[in-house]
Amino acid sequence: TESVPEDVVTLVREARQVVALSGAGMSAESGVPTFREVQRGLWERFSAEELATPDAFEADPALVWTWYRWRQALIAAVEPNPGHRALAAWQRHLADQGGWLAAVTQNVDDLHERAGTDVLAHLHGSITTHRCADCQEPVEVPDPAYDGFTVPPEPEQPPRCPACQEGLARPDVVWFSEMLPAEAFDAATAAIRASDLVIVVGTSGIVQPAASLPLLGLERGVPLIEINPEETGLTEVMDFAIRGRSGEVLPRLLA
Ligand code: BJW
Repeated sequence: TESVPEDVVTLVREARQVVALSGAGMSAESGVPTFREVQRGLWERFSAEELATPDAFEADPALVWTWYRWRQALIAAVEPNPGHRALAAWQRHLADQGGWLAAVTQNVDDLHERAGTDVLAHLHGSITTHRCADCQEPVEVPDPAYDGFTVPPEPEQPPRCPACQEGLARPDVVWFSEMLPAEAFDAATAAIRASDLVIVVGTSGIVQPAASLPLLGLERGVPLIEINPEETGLTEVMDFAIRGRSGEVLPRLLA
């Protein structure tokens, strides 16, 4: 892991209005696989682009449902990592000083919340709640009865919606080709427009429109910092790219 440049330490210390945009890499050290990593077990043959779409759910609801049930079980079984906790501490610290940290995440897990962060926007929804794929009414679904460490559950059909009795339950997430929840996206853009520092953590920066959010900061000359072990689609617009894991870099950034 690269050391944190002195300029970054200064930026972080002086920032008062911070947006943190997180992606799957933020939760990687908790044991949640990223999308561009090989999926485990039954799932190694499938990519997010093949499973996280309305067409995939229509073609094979049991396959897509079971993938989400397994991920939901896995997320419930893991814990927030030091990166999540450092961000929560930074948010509390800024609030104490009359500033703020807006957590904007592409992640559908609840690890930011479980670390104590108040999340402004879940751009891609949440894996823990469900709705009807037809009438859109919320559907209560019991938690999976297995834990996500054991691979792989037998394919299971999604339950039917009790309200319309027609549609199938689906997770409250945003699939490819679907619109992002407008309130979440608007809140994220407003926060970036009011920010004095944007920090981009653990995202490949290729899935739109989330990947364009940092550009709103760039337009205003807001410093942009990336934390990621790899180069990303956003690296070239960054002022600083710190090559390391979020669970190691974030705690050191704020120490
Ligand atoms: C670490 C680490 C460690 C590892 N520490 N880091 C413009 C151009 C081209 C296409 C489009 C466009 N506009 C829209 C599109 C289509 C599409 C899109 O962007 N496609 C791209 C693939 C090009 N976008 C959409 O369809 C969006 N909707 C939309 O635009 O609606 C309007 C519209 C409709 C119709 C036509 C056109 C426009 C919706 C996107 C929804 C994305 N949904 C998913 C699934 C959510 C549910 C679920 O979880 O299953 O969201 S896909 C998946 O990708 C998930 C993620 O949130 C998202 C982003 O992935 P992320 O977080 O960046 O993860 P990875 O795995 O890619 O990267 C991990 C990173 O972590 C890596 O960089 C590692 O190095 C790093 N890392 N360990 C720090 N320890």
